[in-house]
Amino acid sequence: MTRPLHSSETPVVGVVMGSDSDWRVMNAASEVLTEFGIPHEVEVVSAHRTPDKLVRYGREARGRGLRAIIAGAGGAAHLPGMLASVTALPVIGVPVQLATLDGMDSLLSIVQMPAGIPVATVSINGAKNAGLLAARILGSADAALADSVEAYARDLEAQVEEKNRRLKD
Ligand code: RP5
Repeated sequence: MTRPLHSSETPVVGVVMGSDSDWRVMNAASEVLTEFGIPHEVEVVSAHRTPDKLVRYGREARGRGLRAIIAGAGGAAHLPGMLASVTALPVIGVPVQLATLDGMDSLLSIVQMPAGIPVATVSINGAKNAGLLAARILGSADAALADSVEAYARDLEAQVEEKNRRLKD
């Protein structure tokens, strides 16, 4: 069952993951989207265990009003790439680190897409940046959101300078 996180508004970002065990990582994407006030939904969609659902989710995503998909998976992480093959929406892939291989298997499974079907891959466990990238994508057509993204960057800058000042005290 798809879970809208801002009940009154239609989700514009889908946060999907291959297993509920990925939530410990993917939660960070959802938190960022919430911080920016971006209505989103969370769903477990497995490329291998629920392939029909994957195709349905990808094919229906645009029609349901989604404008970007963040997809996280670990190991043989085919979810982001397969979603990108059945939707024209931008797909942001999050390689989830599992206990073996340090997440390199997840990273390489997601990043090495064939020409023609792009996935914007963030770092291993980089769900926070995936949320921020989705905010930037949506911000390209939403000035208020783009202003919020700029304010976020300015805040980061201020934090670094504050730490720098404290270092010198
Ligand atoms: C992948 O297999 C999932 O994305 C998850 O990272 C991994 C392990 O899944 P579980 O066995 O914990 O359900 O498809």
